[in-house]
Amino acid sequence: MTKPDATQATQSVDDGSLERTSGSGRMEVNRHLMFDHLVLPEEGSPRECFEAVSRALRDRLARRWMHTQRTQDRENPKRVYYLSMEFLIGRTLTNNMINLGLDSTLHDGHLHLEHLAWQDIVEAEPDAGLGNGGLGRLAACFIESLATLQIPSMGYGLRYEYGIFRQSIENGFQIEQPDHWLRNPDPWEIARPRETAMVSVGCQFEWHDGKLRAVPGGCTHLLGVPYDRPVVGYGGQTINTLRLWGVGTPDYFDFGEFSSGDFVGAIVDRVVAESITRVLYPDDSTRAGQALRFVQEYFLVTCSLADILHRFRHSNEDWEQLPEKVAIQLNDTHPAMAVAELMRVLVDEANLGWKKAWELTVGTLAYTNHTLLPEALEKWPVQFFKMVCPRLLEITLEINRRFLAEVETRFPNDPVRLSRMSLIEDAGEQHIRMANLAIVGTHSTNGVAQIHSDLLRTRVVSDFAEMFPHRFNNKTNGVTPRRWLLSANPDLASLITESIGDAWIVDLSELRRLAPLAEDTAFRQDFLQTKQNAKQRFCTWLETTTGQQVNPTSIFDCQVKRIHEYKRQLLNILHVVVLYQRLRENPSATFPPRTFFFAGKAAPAYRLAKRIIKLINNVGQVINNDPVSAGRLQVVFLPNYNVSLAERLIPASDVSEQISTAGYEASGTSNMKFMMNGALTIGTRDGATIEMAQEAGEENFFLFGLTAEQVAESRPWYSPRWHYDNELETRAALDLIFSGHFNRDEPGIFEPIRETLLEQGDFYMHLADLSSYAATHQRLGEIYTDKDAWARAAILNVAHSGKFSSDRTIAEYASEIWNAVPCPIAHELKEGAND
Ligand code: 4GP
Repeated sequence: MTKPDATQATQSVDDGSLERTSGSGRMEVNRHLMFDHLVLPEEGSPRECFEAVSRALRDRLARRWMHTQRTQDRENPKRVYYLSMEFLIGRTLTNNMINLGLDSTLHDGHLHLEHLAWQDIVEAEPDAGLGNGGLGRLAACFIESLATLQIPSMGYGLRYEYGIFRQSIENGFQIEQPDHWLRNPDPWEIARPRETAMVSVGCQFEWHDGKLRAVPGGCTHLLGVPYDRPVVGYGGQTINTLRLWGVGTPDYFDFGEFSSGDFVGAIVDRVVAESITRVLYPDDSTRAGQALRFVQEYFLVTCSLADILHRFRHSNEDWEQLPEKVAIQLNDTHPAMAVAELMRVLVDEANLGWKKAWELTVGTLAYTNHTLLPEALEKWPVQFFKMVCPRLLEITLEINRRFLAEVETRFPNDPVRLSRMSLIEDAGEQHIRMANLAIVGTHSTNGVAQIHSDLLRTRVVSDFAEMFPHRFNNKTNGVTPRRWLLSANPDLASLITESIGDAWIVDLSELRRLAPLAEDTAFRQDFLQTKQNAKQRFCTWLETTTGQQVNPTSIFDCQVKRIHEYKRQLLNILHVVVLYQRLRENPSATFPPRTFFFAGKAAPAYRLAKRIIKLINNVGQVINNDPVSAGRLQVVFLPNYNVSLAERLIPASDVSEQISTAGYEASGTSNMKFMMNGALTIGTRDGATIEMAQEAGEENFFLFGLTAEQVAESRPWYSPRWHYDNELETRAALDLIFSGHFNRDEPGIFEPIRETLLEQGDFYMHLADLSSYAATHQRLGEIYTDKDAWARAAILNVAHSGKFSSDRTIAEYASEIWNAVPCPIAHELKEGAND
């Protein structure tokens, strides 16, 4: 795979449209302030200036964006489509500047507006929080890497008007508030009404003259309006597109009702229909309030497939070529209806026979699984299909009939296997098992870290792995080093570039060349200094925005991710209480001061997770103010975790907490960001943490706890009570919590947590791992006091983080699943030229 040259980004580009004379950038910004906002440049508010700067930048990249599209249209290469209900984009401005090589323009002051600090302009951009967590952020990293690797590709998602809720903390409790991120016009999106897609909801079909046709009257039509965002590859050569669908209703919407005089009824229906893309479903494991989510998935799939197939037909005569020209990756099962929808188009509209249509469908689609939690495997009521897309139900039933016949031939007389593998679950209300549909209807099923892929194959869907062994594969996740190192941690990025050159930006394996420098005293000092600077910067930001003070010389110990029992924030806070208890018993005990940072959102309906947030806050309230621990232990819950907060905190972190119950975290991706930024990991042997430790050497890691195998084996006899009865520190910590020490005025509020841990079997085995976690933390604290040893280990972690670039992951998808290659874009345009 050819990689763009890292120096491309900083060279003056040949079409002259990016780096113009220093004055012209300012003029463009001023023009936008004047004509879009009717304000004088020196009067622009941060928000207006953010819009003006972004629009000026978008103007500059527009020509390259169009040129990318035209080149791809002309070359007709194989294209990759990434279908995802979530894209957790974060902010765009800085990232686009860096990827376009214009950050120097920025630093030289070409875009500066004297009356405002650049940072104020950057922070006027809201985070585009169109995702819940890892799966959505991965999608954002992937499309950036696809563009950097110059692979012709598009992301498809939904344009939610409200992203993931905004979290605030009141009296220790999570409060959810709507995140109306599109309240102001978003300068990065371009509506493309000319490419609107039509979606039919509830259509019944009948055979007429040998063809299927919609039964008149029974259907509603919705419009999918595309909103395109540029996805700038590093070096600014390829600018791909993220296309987000917004819903609209046709003008003739419910015209019948309208003409019969029910004006208000017609408008109400229209409003309901137009709510489909209003809000991101705020849950990543259990799906209540499901009908809306189902329609959202259907809407994404039908709009995106119509668009993809239209583009395909524009350049290709023959349907046979579909798998040679199109690869569609399903990001989890959320878009798995694509299997049935593609079959519908090929059978009903293209009039291909079932067999041919099936071969093309399977050859075109591929599926990624992101979770081992059984409750997160989607199942949709058959009734939903009947109401929304009855034809897709017919097709799914036919897929199932043929598939089960195959299973029966392979494994005769095994009705139990048949019922396990069926796409239909029959217990009680009938459901469609979306993971089964996704595996059967695609040519590739991958997990996102080696252990996850192995567990998928051997435990979760082992019947399918037996049936289709060649379909199963692993693609260990990665993250983009442009956002997560180059942009987020400029000091460390500069130190690295000064030491080994800048090739690492597009080939992260280059970081290996830092390994020998772990033995270099001067480098170690510089390295520690960058960390200290980042910590100081974080402290200043925290204090100015929240008034909270933390000690910048304490260990910054961070656990940032969705709040979930399996991720075990509870284990972390139990350990904090263990440390506190030690201090209470022995106030002269010595250990380096620690600040425990927590950040993350709990699904609004997930009561226990919300109670864990409350516990963390209450423990913090007491410990931070108790003279015995103040200044030595501090707990900080940072509200409203989002991409921008991660970009601030991760560079400043010393310790990364990756402490899920082994066998439950599919991969993790924040673990990789911490590693790249020189934090040391304390973690279980779970997800990609295992591979990270393999790369860096276990001696540079703090691994502890049960393995996935031990978790599974001990499940039948595991007794949390045993740990309570036999481990003094465990018992003392739990007794302290449940004595009400942290909730004097709120009696009984932590009872649900006590029940979970001690009465209901502690499913995620917190108590099993607590003592080895505490012992490992002890060791970590000792090593931290030896600055040389710590710096050496941290440098070796950075040096061995190269594998965890999303460029590597995408290169593997491209060669092993998609069979897609780069389509280089030559920018030989001169200003004013059209093509
Ligand atoms: C997450 C997994 O929990 C995480 O381990 C993984 O790193 C990430 O996907 C990306 O693959 N899953 C979700 C989800 O976010 O909604 O299922």
